[in-house]
Amino acid sequence: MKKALITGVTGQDGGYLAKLLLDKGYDVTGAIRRNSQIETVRLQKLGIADAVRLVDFDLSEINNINRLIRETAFDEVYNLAAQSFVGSSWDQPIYTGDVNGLGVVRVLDAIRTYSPQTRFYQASTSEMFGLVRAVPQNEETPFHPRSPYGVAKVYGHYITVNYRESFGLHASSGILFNHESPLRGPEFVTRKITLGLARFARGDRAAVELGNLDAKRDWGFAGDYVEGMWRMLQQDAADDYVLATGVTTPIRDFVTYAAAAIGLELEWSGSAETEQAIDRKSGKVAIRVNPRFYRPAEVDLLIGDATKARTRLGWEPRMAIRELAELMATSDYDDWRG
Ligand code: NAP
Ligand code: F7E
Repeated sequence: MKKALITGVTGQDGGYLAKLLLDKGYDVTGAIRRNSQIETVRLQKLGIADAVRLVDFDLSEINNINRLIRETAFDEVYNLAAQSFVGSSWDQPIYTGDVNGLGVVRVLDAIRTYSPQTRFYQASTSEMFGLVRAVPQNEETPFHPRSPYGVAKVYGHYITVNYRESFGLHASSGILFNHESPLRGPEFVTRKITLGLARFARGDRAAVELGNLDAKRDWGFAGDYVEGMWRMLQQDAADDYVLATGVTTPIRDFVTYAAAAIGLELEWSGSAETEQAIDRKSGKVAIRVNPRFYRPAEVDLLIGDATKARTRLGWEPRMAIRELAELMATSDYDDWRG
């Protein structure tokens, strides 16, 4: 039985990955940071809360990382833990740099020292492309991060490459484009939209306030992407791979798809800060722009080229954007409790 460690197991990807590995017969350890209350809501929703061995862990604390890696000879370590919300990274740039950047080398160096045969996956991101230098973006596209989050992740990516090249570790970096699900955190735009529209459609009728509606993202389903992470660690040689759908969609269109899935027909008007969408049936404003949600620097367009993952890993994203928006919107509509 293979032993795997997942950092960030309480997060969206951590939950889906834990489920995938358990289904494959792995012994799964999930690293969670101490909170006043143990939060395993996602693991419970996936029906695996009792199947994962939970251990206390924080990426900013070297001692617990060393102890954990030394005590258990993990076959695979998936480093998914991070301060993952781009918007907060301008408010917490030092913390974000410490956890998302230096946290990666803490784990890598523990592996190098105590368990060099362990295979390592780093959760890198399309945010590293930022102000994109080429369209679409692949493993060769230069980085130009636009947020403290993206900057820290560039460090995490290159230190993974460096430990592979310096010490021969089986360390891979997955450059993943946005991936979403009904388990997505409520602060990210897709889930904010589906939660807000569900509340609106259920009769609350309060407008959902959003920032930049023109930004475009390459959105896939998180369940598909964790399969790609696992495939990377099954290769003979470690490498870096982009995972993406190759389709980009403006935020505005995601809103329209999600609204339609729960019976709302929206009429858009205005532009920039005065843009809004009115629900045709009730005549109420369902979406409005609030500049409070604009970012100090924006990533306007992301579209990935996952040819390498397709050809070498046999990986394919299975869910298209409309289906994803429908899945998330109907899930929030059905779960609505008022
Ligand atoms: P998420 O839902 O926000 O989960 C983040 C996880 O990290 C949570 O379990 C969180 O614990 C944990 N964490 C945060 N700070 C920590 C610390 N100091 N020590 C230990 N654990 C800590 O994020 P996700 O969407 O699943 O993303 C997983 C990873 O992929 C992240 O590294 C993210 O940056 C990266 N990524 C995500 C996407 C995407 O579209 N989802 C795309 C590219 C890359 P708590 O539950 O206690 O908060
Ligand atoms: O923003 C715009 C916002 O916060 C997407 C993380 O998983 O994916 C995620 O980062 C876009 C941005 O995700 C609102 O300005 C408009 O252009 O959902 P998001 P993100 O920043 O792309 C990458 C790949 C990661 O690695 C990250 O960990 O939507 N936007 N209005 C808004 N965004 C938010 N959050 N809220 C709004 O009201």
